[in-house]
Amino acid sequence: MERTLVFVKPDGVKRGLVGKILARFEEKGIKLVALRQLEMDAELCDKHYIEHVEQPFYPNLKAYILSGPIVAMVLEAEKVVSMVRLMVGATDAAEAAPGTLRGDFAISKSENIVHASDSVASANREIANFFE
Ligand code: 3AN
Repeated sequence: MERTLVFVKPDGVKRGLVGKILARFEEKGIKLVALRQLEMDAELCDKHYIEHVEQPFYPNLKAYILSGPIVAMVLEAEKVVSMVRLMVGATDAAEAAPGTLRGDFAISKSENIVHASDSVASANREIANFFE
């Protein structure tokens, strides 16, 4: 059985979308195995976004991710990594298909309400970052 790491980003938490986002995964039949609210610190943010720390957009991304609490969860199902990426939609929410979380709840490329692991290897690394 595969696992993936999803978190609702600060804009999603501030807008009160945690329940709706969680419901999408539950309604799909995906198992919720862990859930916690936390505020990321600079160290965890750099660790999580290790692939992006040198990118020009990273300072803005970091400020946004540190701007308030997030809600992190571990989801479990067969092929859950690719399934959840499909449900989340394209990185640029303006181009994300309707019916996806970003397509329905966001309009921005940077503030796109949810993170979801992009591979099984990333999922394992990211789950270890957020859940012991
Ligand atoms: P995804 O979240 O769809 O996996 P990544 O991992 O490429 O996308 O990017 C991580 C986060 O960095 C995105 N969710 C978004 O908030 C931000 N980001 C990525 N690319 C850009 C960009 N070109 N401009 C602004 N923000 C970006």
